[in-house]
Amino acid sequence: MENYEKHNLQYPVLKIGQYPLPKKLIREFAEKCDEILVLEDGYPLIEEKLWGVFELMMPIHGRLDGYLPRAGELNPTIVAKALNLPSKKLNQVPEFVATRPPELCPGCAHIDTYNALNEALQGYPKGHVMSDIGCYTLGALPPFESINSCVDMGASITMAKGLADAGVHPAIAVIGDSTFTHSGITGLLDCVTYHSNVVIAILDNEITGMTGGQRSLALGKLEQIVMGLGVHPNHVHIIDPRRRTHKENVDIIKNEIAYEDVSVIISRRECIVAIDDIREMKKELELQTL
Ligand SMILES: Cc1ncc(C[n+]2csc(CCOP(=O)(O)OP(=O)(O)O)c2C)c(N)n1
Ligand code: SF4
Repeated sequence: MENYEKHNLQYPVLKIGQYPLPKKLIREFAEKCDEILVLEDGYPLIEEKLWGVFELMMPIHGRLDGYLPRAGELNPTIVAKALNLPSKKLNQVPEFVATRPPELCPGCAHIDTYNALNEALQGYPKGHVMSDIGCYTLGALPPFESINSCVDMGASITMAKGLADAGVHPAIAVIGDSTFTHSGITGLLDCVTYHSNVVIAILDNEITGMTGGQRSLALGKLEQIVMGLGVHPNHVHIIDPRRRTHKENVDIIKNEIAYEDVSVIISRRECIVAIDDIREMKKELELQTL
């Protein structure tokens, strides 16, 4: 649409946002067409089905026949090429805008947690910190370079357990509060069951920061969940990630690295960009409790 004046397209368009595919709608649409261009982000699933399952008797273009690149996101320039249109310079970043890698917001609690973790790990080689996905994954980048892996939601704890099983010490996982409730709980139960020598840092900013501030299901009950899974209360710590608490936080992490079973360190400070929302949610929770 962006490639045409006033989004005025002369071809019929069918936008599919569902699975299973709407078979009747696709067949009716195909009757109006001589050929079809499939613009699909990610894997060319619909395109494959149009070839194979629907057996449409017309040329189908897209990622599979080279009209579009096989991988990567689509943008108006790539689509213009597929439509044989001159490519317009659309959505270009103005030259005065300096590009830079993404970074944690200034004042983010994750900064203080990573500073403490880095200091506690001084003297160990790289490769001990398994991460999950959230704002805290930015700890992979300079100046922190605190984390050494990131696979998918929930992988941090199970990968740390794998390290511990393989005899690697220390074996550390960092995971956000909301990721923990999404898919970290099962991994922690596994660690508790097998007395794995791991340190799990739950970076609890009391919200789902990266995806826009949805409520974290752990809000108000994270430590109860952790202890309920069987982590020994003496090895569940709640730390306050700030510059002034840096030294005591480093000591706690070091002590737990030395402990040969499961430790959980909950590093808790509100996401500063969502502080009002978090306080509102906490108020609501208190009301519900009353
Ligand atoms: C399976 C899956 N579902 C959803 C997402 C989208 N997602 C990315 S980060 C994230 C949650 C991050 O929240 P939290 O763990 O609290 O960390 P924060 O961003 O607040 O530091 C979600 C849901 C994803 N990456 N994978
Ligand atoms: S949104 Fe919140 S958690 Fe994410 S980087 Fe900014 S302050 Fe940190």
